[in-house]
Amino acid sequence: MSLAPQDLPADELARLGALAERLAREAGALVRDGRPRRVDVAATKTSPIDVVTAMDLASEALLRRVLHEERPDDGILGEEEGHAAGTTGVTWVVDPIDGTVNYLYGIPAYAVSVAAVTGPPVPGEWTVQAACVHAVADGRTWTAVRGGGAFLDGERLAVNPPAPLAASLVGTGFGYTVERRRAQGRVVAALLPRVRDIRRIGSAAMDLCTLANGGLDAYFERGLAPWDLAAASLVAQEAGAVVTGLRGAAAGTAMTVAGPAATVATLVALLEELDADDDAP
Ligand code: LIP
Repeated sequence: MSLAPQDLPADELARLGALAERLAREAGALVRDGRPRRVDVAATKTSPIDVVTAMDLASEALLRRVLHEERPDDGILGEEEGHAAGTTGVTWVVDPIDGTVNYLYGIPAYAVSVAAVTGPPVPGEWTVQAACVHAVADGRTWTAVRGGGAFLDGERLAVNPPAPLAASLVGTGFGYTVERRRAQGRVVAALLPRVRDIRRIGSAAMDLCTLANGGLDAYFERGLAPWDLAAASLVAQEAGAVVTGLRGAAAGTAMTVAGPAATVATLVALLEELDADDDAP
């Protein structure tokens, strides 16, 4: 039986999965063992509170160095150093520390996120083939390969069965600019009376993985970058979640919504009604 273009042979999937896990664990060890008692800000990006630390840069440098050694012709898209195209059709989408502000404050909810995708490295156009999200502080490690299920430390995962929104624990997150945060505050204020409660973990990769292991009933966030979304979206999908955007769009920067199908349908309708994909006040 011939494979569809986005279908990779099982042995290649296994190789990509194994390398994704090795990369995430190696960078995770660097981040964990190299954390100074007081972390300094090395630079800022979209706003004064959108920070980069020396360890974000060191972790990405490690990921790129190992990838150059192991798969020199693959592409890489990383949060800190951007996109370097490859020739093999495989691109590694990496977030050296997802949850950088948590890392800065010593809140133990940050992760190294590594995904191998085929197709353009763009949400909605890519096919995520293999993924690993490694929680640096406690070592929990989520893995998935396409069609092979999702695992947490080797245990197979399934999202919670759908529950009415009023009984659903919903994860979300906020951006780094005042306009974006004002708009997100408006949406959360409207949602709060209609859900069980809201959780703000501070790392989209850990939010989506927590959904996959049943620690949340649903998740949504506006403003995710490809590296926040890539690996954890496959973990959530392989655990049975729908991961989508609004108005028929794929999950991406405008909006990402995830959970069991029935819950997502209700949440998407509500978020569309609230124009949650628009920063207008
Ligand atoms: C973070 C995301 C989180 C979001 C933060 C930030 P970073 O990524 O994972 O969901 O709410 O604003 O974007 O900047 O730590 O890689």
